[in-house]
Amino acid sequence: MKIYDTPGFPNPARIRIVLAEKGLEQRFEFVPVDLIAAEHKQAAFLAKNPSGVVPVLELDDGTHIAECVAITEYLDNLDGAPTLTGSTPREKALVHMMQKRADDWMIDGIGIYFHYATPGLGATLQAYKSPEWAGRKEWGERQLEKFTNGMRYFDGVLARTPYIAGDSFSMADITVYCALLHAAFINIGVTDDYPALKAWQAKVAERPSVKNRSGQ
Ligand SMILES: N[C@@H](CCC(=O)N[C@@H](CS)C(=O)NCC(=O)O)C(=O)O
Repeated sequence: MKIYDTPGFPNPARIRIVLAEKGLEQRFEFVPVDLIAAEHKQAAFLAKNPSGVVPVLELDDGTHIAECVAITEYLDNLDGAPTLTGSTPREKALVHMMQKRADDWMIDGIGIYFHYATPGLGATLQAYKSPEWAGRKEWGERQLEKFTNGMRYFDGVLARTPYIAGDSFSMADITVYCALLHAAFINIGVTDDYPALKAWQAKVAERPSVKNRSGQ
C-alpha cells in the first residue's frame, strides 16, 4: 500500500502518527508530493483525490482513500493496537464529535488563515488557492479567530480530561496536536493563557509515535 504525502506538513503528520501508534509503518510505501510546485493540483494527482490535498492512501487494489478521518478509520480497522477512533458506541461518538471540532476549528482554521491571510506556500500554489478578492485577507483573519477560540475551548476540555475525547488518546488528539504544529510553524504558539492545552501538548510531544515519527 502507498501513502502520497508531503513530509513535514501537518495533515500528512496526522497519518504518520497514526501509523506509528499502530506499528504499521513498515506496511506502507511513502510517495512524496511536491506541494510547493503544486503537483497536487495537476491531473495525475487530482485523479487520485479530486480535492487536491494530501495525504492519500492507495490500497493494493488501486482504491484511493483521501481525508485523514477516513484514512484513520481504515488503518484503525486494519490491524494493530491501540484503537484511535473509540471502541464502544459512546467512545466512538465522543471521538467523532471532538474530531469534527478539531478539524473545523483547529486544523482547517489555521490552514485557511495561512493560505488566505499570509503569503502561504508561495506564488505558484496561491494561484490555485483563490484568485484575488477584496475580502480574502479578512476571511483568513476570521479563521485565526476561530482557531484561537478553539484553543480556548480545548484548554477548557483538557482541564477536565486527560485527552481530548476522554481518558484515551485518540485521532482527535492527533488532529489538535498537528494543528498546533502548523501554528508553531507560523510563530503562533500555545501561551500560558492556555495552561491545560500547553501541558497536554508537552505530554503528547513525548509519545514515541510523535517524537520518532517518520517524515518530520
Ligand atoms: N481535510 C483534508 C485536509 C488535507 C490538507 O489540507 N492537506 C494539506 C497539507 S497539510 C494540503 O494538501 N494542502 C495543499 C493545498 O491546500 O493546496 C484531510 O483531512 O486530509
